[in-house]
Amino acid sequence: MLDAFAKVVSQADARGEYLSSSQLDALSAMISNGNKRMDTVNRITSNASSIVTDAARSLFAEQPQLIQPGGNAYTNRRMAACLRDMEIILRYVTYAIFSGDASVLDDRCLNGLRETYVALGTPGSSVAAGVQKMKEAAIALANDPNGITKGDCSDLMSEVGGYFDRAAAAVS
Ligand code: PEB
Repeated sequence: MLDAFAKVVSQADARGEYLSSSQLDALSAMISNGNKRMDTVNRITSNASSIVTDAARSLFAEQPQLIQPGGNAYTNRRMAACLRDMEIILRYVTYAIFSGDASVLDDRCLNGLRETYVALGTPGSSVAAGVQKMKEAAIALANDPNGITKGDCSDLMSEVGGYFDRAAAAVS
């Protein structure tokens, strides 16, 4: 598991090179924008349960077959597993945002997830649709200028969106 710092160090080490000045510039920009990153994680983390339940409601409204008899989220047990899965994915996305690197998300959540869903008969494309809904909600929350120091968060928001897209692509 890497963070943005460990990643450039391990890449430089593999080549036996010093860190390049562009790598150092990128990392120092990451530090100077660190509060934005932590505020983003804080806003998503503190609203995780509503992000998950709103996304699930909207997914089931669009794909009602999931909650009809025989559907993949029919019965309380499957519904609970579905909400839990969405919460797990959101949690790993917050770890990736915090560390500025997708490896924790890849290695501990997404690796083998598609195969798990295939084996379970759970439609990965529906999970991906749920993840996209969480992405929209998370970005709307994190990018809300009200009640917080104002600044340009566009780069960070596209990074955040990238982690959700990565999760959706891994299962669809
Ligand atoms: C992945 N999900 C399920 C299982 C596993 C995961 C390993 C099988 C074991 C169990 O039921 O608990 N676990 C989960 C995950 C990690 C992990 C992400 C990462 C570290 O360890 N059903 C739907 C929706 C979707 C869904 C499309 C969006 O209709 C999910 C939610 N996941 C779902 C369901 C099950 C499941 C299991 C319904 C239960 C399947 C079943 O038993 O029929």
